[in-house]
Amino acid sequence: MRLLHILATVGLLTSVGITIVDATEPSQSGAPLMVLVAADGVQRATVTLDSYSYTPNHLIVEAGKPVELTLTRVTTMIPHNFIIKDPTGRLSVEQDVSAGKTVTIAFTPTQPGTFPIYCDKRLWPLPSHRDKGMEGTLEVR
Ligand SMILES: [Cu+2]
Repeated sequence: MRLLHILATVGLLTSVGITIVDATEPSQSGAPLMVLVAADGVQRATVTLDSYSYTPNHLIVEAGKPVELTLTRVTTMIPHNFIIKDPTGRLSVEQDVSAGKTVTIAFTPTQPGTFPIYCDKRLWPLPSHRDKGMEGTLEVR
C-alpha cells in the first residue's frame, strides 16, 4: 500500500511538472482578451464560468472607464462566484452566480495594476475551486 501511495505521489508531481512546462507555452484559453470600449464608453465582455475555469481568464481593461462583465454559468450543480480583490481596497467585486444564471456586474477600475480573479467556493475538505484552477487575471492599464 505504501509503495502504491508513493508511486501515486510521484505520478502527481510529474503531472504538475508537465503542467508548469506547458504554462510557458501560449495557450488559447489563456490568451488575454483586450476588452473593447463601446460607443457609450463602457468596456463590455462576457465571461463563462465552468467547473473549474473562467473563459476568457485574462481580461485587459483601461483604467478610469466603466467595465461591464456578463457572467454566464454553464454548470447546473456546483455553485461558483467571481471575486476581484485589490489589496488597497479600491476595487472589490464579489458576485455569486447561481445555477444556469447570467449576471451582469459593473465597476470602474481607477488604478492600473494586475488583480487576481478567483472563485473561493469549496466543498470541505476538498480544495477550493481556485486551487482547482478557477482563477484568472484582470489587467488594468
Ligand atoms: Cu467555483
